Amino acid sequence: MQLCRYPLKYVGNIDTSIKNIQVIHSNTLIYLPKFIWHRICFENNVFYMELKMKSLSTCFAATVLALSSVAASAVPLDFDITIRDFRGATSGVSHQDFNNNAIGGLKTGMVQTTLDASGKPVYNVGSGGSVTSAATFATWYGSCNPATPSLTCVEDYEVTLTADVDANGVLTFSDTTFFPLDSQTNASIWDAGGNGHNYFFTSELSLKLFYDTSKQNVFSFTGDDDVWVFINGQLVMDLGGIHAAVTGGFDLDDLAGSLGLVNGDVYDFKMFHAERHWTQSTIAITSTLGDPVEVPEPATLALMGVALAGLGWSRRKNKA
Ligand SMILES: [Ca+2]
Ligand SMILES: [Ca+2]
Repeated sequence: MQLCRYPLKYVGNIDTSIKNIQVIHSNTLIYLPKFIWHRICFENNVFYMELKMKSLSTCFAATVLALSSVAASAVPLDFDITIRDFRGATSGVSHQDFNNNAIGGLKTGMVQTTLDASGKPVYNVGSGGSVTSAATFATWYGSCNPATPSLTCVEDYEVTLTADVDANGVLTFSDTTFFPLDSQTNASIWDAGGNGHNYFFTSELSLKLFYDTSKQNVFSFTGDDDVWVFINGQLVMDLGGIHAAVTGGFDLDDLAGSLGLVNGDVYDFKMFHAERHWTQSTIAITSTLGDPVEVPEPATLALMGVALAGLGWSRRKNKA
């Protein structure tokens, strides 16, 4: 992960939701939606816009896009996801729930409708879905140990994925060959089975999002295998089981009442996924859910307040 800094001449008009900001670049006032900047910081009397990007080249492209046009087409948005690598049945040291050849298709009801106290899904005993037990399921999103490949994941990785966000705030991420471990491990020796990729892994994505009822709040997913989404710990999308790519989704506005969400809330979005069988691994997401929220440290907020006050003072002085 790289942090790219871009110096700003002016920062002002942070709106009440701390989502959008105005800056001046090349003597032009530009409105920057939150999804393109990570944070604004102030050092040595200069404001900087920070973008959190996978690579400096991505960062540079995003910065140019952000500062060159308000009506920019898609801009990249990076997000971090935890991938846990499991060994499949053919490895000889397999975890029972991965590549066990019990392809049952889409299976709803495999997980309980609420997350447990540690924020993980819980298996519904007896619900099927090619899961051995509640205990084996609990390891899907648990701690890894390379010494126990039949009982746990062998390694976990923080992987950065890059989605696109268009000028209307619609986020898309699509990968019909979703094998994020290939670049982390050697695909030829891990679970490839002649298919050329490191199969058998789980993904866990955790975000804090801003609920804005003035915008659409629709989430759609197409992929395989198991996928569950929880909002504030409540199950809102259920695509369990070993299956070919299927589509699910929800309109958060329809669920807000039952979830206790109101405009302006920051909510927990958690997505749990598992890749459990050859030969497909597909993820396609289209989302208009709210912008990711980074809650600033109190010290940062205080510094920003001082900086903005200083800026106001110097501008008044110039007028005098
Ligand atoms: Ca694997
Ligand atoms: Ca699969």
